[in-house]
Amino acid sequence: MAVKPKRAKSKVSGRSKQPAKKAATGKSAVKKAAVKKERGPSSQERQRFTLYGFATSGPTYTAALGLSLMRHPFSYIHVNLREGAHKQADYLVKNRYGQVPALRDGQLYVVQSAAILMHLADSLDKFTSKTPTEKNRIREWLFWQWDKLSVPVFRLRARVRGARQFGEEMRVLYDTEAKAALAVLEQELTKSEWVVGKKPTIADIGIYGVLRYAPEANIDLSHYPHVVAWKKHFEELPGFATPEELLPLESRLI
Ligand SMILES: N[C@@H](CCC(=O)N[C@@H](CS)C(=O)NCC(=O)O)C(=O)O
Repeated sequence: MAVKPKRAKSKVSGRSKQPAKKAATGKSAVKKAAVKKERGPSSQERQRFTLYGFATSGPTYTAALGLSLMRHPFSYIHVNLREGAHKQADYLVKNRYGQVPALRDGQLYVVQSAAILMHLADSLDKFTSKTPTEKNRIREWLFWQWDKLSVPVFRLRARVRGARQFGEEMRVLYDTEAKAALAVLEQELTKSEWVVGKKPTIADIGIYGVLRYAPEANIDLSHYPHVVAWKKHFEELPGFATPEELLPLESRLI
């Protein structure tokens, strides 16, 4: 697994005796936050997230990539799609749609990979923006990604893998749709380094989680030089890892 947090040296501290305001703004709080950032999640926090997924699932990779880039370790539960485990009652209580991924955060289950990214960004305050305008823009790209990019790319990939059968006419249609979406992204990336603003956000993670699979869908990205440069830059982010590195073929508990 890509994220290897150092073992927390001290116990998780209890509720502070300082008045809340002082604790939040005092120098010691700033120092504590810096130390925490350095050490990574505490031992209690390490066990916070469990991801339910399937190794070759793009949306599972997106969720795992979000956790890895946010430097948060997670337990992983393999849901055997081939044996229909995702349609069994014990899984449907986790994901009512009968799909992977699902993310458990304490008592809460979050489903839909874009919603999982939003949950992680909000609760860990990473790969997000402070400004309402940029936050809206991030959401817009995540919805766009599922509407315009994911469907053609994942359908074409499924056809290549033999998981879906459709004829040449549909293949051309999806191919045209994927190219149209890539042209939109290419245009945006001529204006800025990252999809939204000056820093990478969950909009980049969501889009990368699809474009990772472009070669498997026989989509040639070399016609989109800004997308290629953005993808390379994204892969250099600390915590980046491939699907093979992040998603084992079996469950893995931490
Ligand atoms: N929009 C969903 C898509 C999830 C999805 O399509 N998962 C696939 C695996 S890649 C799945 O569970 N397929 C089984 C099914 O739909 O019955 C998300 O982002 O989580």
